Amino acid sequence: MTTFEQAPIFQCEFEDDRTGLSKETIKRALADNLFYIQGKYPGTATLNDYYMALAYTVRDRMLQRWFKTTEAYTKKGVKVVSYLSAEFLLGPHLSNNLINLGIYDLVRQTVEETGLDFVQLREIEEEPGLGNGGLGRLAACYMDSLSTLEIPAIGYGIRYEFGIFDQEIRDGWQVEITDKWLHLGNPWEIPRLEETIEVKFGGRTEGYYDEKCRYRVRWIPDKVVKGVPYDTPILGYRVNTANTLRLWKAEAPESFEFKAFNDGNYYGAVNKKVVSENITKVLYPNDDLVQGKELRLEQQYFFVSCSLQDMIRLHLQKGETIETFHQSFAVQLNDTHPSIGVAELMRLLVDEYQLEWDQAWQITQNTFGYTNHTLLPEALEKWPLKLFSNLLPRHLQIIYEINQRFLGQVRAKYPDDSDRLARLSLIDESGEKYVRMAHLASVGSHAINGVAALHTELLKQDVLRDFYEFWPEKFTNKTNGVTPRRWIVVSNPLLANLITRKIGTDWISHLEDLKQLEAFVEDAEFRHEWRQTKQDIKTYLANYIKDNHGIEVNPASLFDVQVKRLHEYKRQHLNVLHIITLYKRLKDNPNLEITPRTFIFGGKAAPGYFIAKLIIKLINSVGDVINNDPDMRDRLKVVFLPDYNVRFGQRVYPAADLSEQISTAGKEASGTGNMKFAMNGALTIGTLDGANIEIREEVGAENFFLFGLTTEQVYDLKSRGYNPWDYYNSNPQLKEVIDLISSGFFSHGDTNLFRPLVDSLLYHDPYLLFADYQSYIDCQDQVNQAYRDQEHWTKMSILNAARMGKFSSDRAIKEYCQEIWNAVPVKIELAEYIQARA
Ligand code: CRA
Ligand code: PLP
Repeated sequence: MTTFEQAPIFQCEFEDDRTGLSKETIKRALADNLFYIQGKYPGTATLNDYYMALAYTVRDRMLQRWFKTTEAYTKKGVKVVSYLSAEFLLGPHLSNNLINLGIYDLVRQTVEETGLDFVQLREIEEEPGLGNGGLGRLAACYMDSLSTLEIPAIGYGIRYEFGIFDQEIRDGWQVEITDKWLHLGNPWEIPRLEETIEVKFGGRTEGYYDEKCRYRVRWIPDKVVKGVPYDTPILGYRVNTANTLRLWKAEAPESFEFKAFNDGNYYGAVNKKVVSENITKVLYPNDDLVQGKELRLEQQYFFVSCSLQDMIRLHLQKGETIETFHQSFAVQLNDTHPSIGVAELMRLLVDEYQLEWDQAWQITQNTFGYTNHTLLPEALEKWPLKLFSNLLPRHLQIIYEINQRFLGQVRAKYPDDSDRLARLSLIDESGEKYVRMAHLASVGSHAINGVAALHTELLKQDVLRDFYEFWPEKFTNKTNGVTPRRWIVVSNPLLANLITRKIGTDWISHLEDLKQLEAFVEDAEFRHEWRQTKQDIKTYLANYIKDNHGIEVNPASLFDVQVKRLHEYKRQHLNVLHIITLYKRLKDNPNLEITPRTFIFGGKAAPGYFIAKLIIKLINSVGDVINNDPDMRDRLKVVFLPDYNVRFGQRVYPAADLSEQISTAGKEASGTGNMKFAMNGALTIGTLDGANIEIREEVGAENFFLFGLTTEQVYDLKSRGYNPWDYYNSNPQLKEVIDLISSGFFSHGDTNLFRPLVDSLLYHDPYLLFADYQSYIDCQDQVNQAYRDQEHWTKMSILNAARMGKFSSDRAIKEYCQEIWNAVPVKIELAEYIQARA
């Protein structure tokens, strides 16, 4: 008799409906999943049922890889990277998984042979919007690269029930709609109910003596919440590695408080459950801004505690002892959101595993690395002491102890420097007292990095200067990168095919190979194909805009695109000032020869960020006037496309001619959108900010439109006392544009509507739009000139794409592995019959 374990499926010895790759097997699998998983037959199945059946069919084909990967990591000596992030902005799974499995065309054809519309199914997938923007999307790109490079890794985060809100535009204003991404089910995740973990909150601590008469502390919480892990496989490109993304959902330990229930208080009984489950209900929709809400700290502690307890469990299951934890896991803190992990690991090691402080501290510092993603003061997390101690009383004690020891070291190096002590302290005591999370992360990590060369330099000079002076060896730069799988192969198949026809497919996992395209820059035939490809993609987007938003745009015009979160520092309103300048020129001189342009905007504003919402209204109002003015004759169009998300990005990056990266120098830590545009052959107009600087270095100054003040000039101007009125009064063009907005010209005569925005510019202009205005306009004039020479423009476009090798997330991850994590690839072996087909 065969035992259960010997069943063929576990031996992986035969091709079945769940692994097979013949068209017949795939068709059978689709029908099977529709019937047995969705419980539908074709007579009753909805489009979503078919999508689910297809998704299960694809997921099934990933499971052997996932299982083998997970199994391989249980071996002693394998070091696993643990990426702790409050956000993972994954985007749709289906196409990406098909590409990484290498079966996109096969499955597409097979689906179509069954009479279903593949594209329709692909497009109805709900994307998991579990992030705000750059930081969350970076985490998703890094997960892709970790798997592609065969690095053992787990991503840990939060399974928000409601992700980033969906955006609608009504009467030009942003309206937020709840993102119910789970409402029809999520076929890509598997809940692991038996691996649930308990997390404590609140209460008090008490001291006691252990059996060796050592003083110890125990935490008596007043609330316990269960963390249930939901796992999603993240498959690498054409490799067998499928790492896990483990997202935690909060649940109450018991559904009912039985006493209250028995007393007849039914609603009171379920209340506790509801309150606990609130922790993972909703993503805070702020990018580059903190909201010091208690629930946010609960979210952070909840997912970090679940994750660290999970890692310790996995480590001990290998047969290791707690003392070697840092050899099993390299934990990266994606900004300060998970930085409470430093105190939590100390608590686990000292209180629960009874290690001595010094040993626990060594393990902790060896375990963590900290990535800073922002210099903006409003984004630096700090928690009021009171709130912190109510929620995490034991952690506050531990933080005090860390601080005392750390400040002791500082005092030894810098005696009599009390200012320095106050600046470095983990506790801000300048007014109301706060815990400074960036300080906790910096002290508790062995490595600290910024996300672009300039950003890392500014960290060293400014925000973390005292830490840099104290521990210069901890600091390195890791310029961001993006995955070419999703951002070229999935999103831009036309360009991917053209490149592959010229240089083969190696570039997909070795992006530096795109350099070979430089050899074809002088080839007129290739340039023609390149131009035609861009044209086809633009036409595709133009049709999409017409069909979905009813606006006609001219695909032969220059597509000038700014898509990113709405923020004053990103200066979407500077772009608007340029648009109004062009509009004025055409009104004053209707026969002026200009390069026709379509301005495309997209991006969400944080719901409480009034000025950002007003900028959206301004873009739409200016668009209304321009798009309906017959004098414009298709020469200018302005469209604000609602609901910028990953799917939207995939559609729009490939279609851009010009990428707007126009933040005030020193404000954008890196940017990653800038990389996606350039990879897809757009030219950049940008300031010397974030990764723009490195992009310009790579593509060549002659292939980049540079304008604006440098960071140094910005600091200098501000320190001399910046006065926006000087620019307004001395630049008639700028004055005209501002006056036109103030006059109510774009607001049906309402002179109040845009006043807060105009006043903010005239009286403060914190992001120096006026100072950069003329330089921006002049640079845009150069863009117009350059676009008229299509042959030359095409050469620049090819060179931009060809020189983007550095900005692959594979490069970034290799640097993290070598310089921070000390992690190496582990090859995953599959059963022979699967391997042979792969
Ligand atoms: N808002 C930066 O502002 C950067 C990403 C990823 C940001 C971007 O310039 O590209 O991170 N910062 O590194 C951030 O989220 C908390 O700080 C971002 O996405
Ligand atoms: N949001 C989405 C959906 C993205 O794809 C990106 C690109 O990386 C971003 C936000 C960040 O854009 P940026 O770097 O331009 O701020």
